[in-house]
Amino acid sequence: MTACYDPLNSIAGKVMSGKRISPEEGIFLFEKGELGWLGMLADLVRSRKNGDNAYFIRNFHIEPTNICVNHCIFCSFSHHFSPTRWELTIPAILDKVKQSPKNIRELHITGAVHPERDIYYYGSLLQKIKEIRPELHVKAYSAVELDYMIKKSGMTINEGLAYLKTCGLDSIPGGGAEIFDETLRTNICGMKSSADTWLKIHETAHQMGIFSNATMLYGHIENYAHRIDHLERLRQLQDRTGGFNAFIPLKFRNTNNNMSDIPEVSVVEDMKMYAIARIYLDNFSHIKAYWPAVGRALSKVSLSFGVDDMDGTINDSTRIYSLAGAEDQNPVMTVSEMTSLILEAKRIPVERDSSYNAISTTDS
Ligand code: V47
Repeated sequence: MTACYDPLNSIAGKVMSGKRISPEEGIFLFEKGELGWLGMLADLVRSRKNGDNAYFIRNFHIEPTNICVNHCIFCSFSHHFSPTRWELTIPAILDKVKQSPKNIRELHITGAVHPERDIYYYGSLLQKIKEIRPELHVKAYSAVELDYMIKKSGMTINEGLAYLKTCGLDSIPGGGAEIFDETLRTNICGMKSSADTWLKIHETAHQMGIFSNATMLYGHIENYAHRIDHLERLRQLQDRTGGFNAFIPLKFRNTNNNMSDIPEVSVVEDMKMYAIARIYLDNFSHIKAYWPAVGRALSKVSLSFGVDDMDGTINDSTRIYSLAGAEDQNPVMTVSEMTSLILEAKRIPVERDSSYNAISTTDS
């Protein structure tokens, strides 16, 4: 009797022996992979890379403004969908830094693309933050914000990033990637930097020793082939540079934006997304669940579907997702809440720094 060829078995064999799967196989997993089976495979990859560690960091966000030159129809944060236009002054931003607890390790700065602010404004902001808290790791400005401020200054990407690095830029967050497919990108965020520009900025940063994260906005008008195309472009860039720390799938939330007619995808779809990202991105060390976007319960479950990083304590400092309909309207988690959540998922909580070095946790 001859054995019947089963493509899912063949993909599982590849993953178990540490071989890379192809784009066609990635799409096939989305179409035919059963959730429990995908979770099992993703868990294998996760544990190979990170053991049973589940990481978190003490961090907070600063969102400098909601005034934006772009009109992304999925966004609930910008002034286009808000009753008010606001911008924090530099002293107000610096007060937030001064007031942040001393044991906070990372500051994430991202927001709208303000038409009047240039690279010198944001460079001097970094310098002032570092004068107050030299040890704070500053992960700042998505590639879309960087593209605008660098072009406005007439610098090349290289010159712009080099300047910001001297001002105190430590790493770059993964925002603005949305979906790389050019047709979809034009439809949902046509005014934003192109996919090629997003990738070029991250590649240049990596070459300069500035590491970064990558995101993908999923669960809107894209199909499985678009998701795999996005992951494939990231995987190729990571092969060239190794500069990405983590991949963060961002579930589209449909409140208060111009895509509110699109229903949000199911939890099954979310877990498939995490699992297939973990399987496909064989050269990424970490897959992050951003709990302010998807809620605590779902992020806890994601630890069994390939995720090894829970982002951070946040300290009630982001509104991007609460405005878009996320469960936590004031996202803040204490270290002890974070630790309990991770322990409930049968993982080992590990406090980390921005480079994923373990920190011994002494207080909650
Ligand atoms: O680029 C905006 C997304 C991103 C919605 O690097 C939305 O560690 C869902 O990139 N539904 C910004 N998503 C946030 C971001 C991020 C978050 C956490 C950690 C890191 C990191 C980066 O938020 C945007 C966009 O993709 N977004 N609106 C929405 N309605």
